[in-house]
Amino acid sequence: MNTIDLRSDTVTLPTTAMQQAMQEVPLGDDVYGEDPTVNQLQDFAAELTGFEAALFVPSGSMGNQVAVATHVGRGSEVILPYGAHIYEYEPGALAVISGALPRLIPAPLGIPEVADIASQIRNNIHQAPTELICLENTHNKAGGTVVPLERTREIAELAKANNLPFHLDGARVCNATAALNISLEEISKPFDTMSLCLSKGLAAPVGSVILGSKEFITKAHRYRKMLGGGMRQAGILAAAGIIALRDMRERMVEDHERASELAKGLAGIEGIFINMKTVQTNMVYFNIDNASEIVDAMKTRGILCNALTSDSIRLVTHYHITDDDIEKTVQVIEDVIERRTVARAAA
Ligand code: TLP
Repeated sequence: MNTIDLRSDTVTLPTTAMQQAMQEVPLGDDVYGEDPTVNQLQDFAAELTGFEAALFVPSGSMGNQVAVATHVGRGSEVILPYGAHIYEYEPGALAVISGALPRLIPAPLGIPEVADIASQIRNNIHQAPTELICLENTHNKAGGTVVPLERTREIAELAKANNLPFHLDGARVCNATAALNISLEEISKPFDTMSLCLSKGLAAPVGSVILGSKEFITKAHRYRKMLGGGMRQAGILAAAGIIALRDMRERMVEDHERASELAKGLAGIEGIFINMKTVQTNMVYFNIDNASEIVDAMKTRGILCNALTSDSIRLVTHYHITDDDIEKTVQVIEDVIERRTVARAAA
């Protein structure tokens, strides 16, 4: 049985071109800044996004947390959209590494209101001072939703007016650029810093980059080393990252189309609720009662996915998912729900 793995776009395997490049690239000790392939990846990422400099790190979480630690001091507050990965899924790192507090802002579809952020900026002797504003694009927990460029620019203006840095968790920023049909440079412009994952929809096996000014990236080096992210001959990984950034961005619209087809198929099934407004990129979140029962039943039929809560399931399309996989997934989910309904009626 061929497994259809819809748990995340992190499950992708490196392409043949990546595996070949990994065997051939020149290597050196990156902690000394001497790995030519890491340097090439960093230069390429900086050039594509319009930032001055980049830093290769092992994961998206480290990218975010090194960036936050570089920006803020202990006892500060970090403004984040509700559901932000930096707070929800990076096991307390904000508190442990930076000693910072999260200030969560309502963000329907991942999009916070500027006024809501403005009202939460603190700068007085009695409270933890705000030292950073973050955004996530695409916003994972809201459904892989896209934050419009205009809103991003407005938040950037607010940040600037308050002398605050503005960071993007851009783990899936390439999905956002594909959905908005804009360049990486355009989407990056409003931000002071950004993290970008190479190992999600772009299919590299490992790694992320942090982007920012030369001064910021020099400072960030120290936190990467502190957290154990100095990787020596890391060019073997960066080689795949270069191909990810160069060749894998354009095809992301295919993942988005397949997610849209999947959502349309599921929306017609009784017992499932999908807010179609959330289906904008490569994720499909839907509600169903006793979600883990459905996930277990799907697993026995060769389809893997994650229950995020007791009544919600996330499906993520990626490089290895085909049109046939989408069709089969809809059929299996329909069948699994139908069987459950029959079994419940008989009980
Ligand atoms: N997200 C993973 C899980 O941790 C939930 C996934 O399967 O979606 N920012 C965002 C927006 C992310 O979605 C993720 C990973 C990260 C950062 C962290 O990246 P890694 O896993 O490389 O540390």
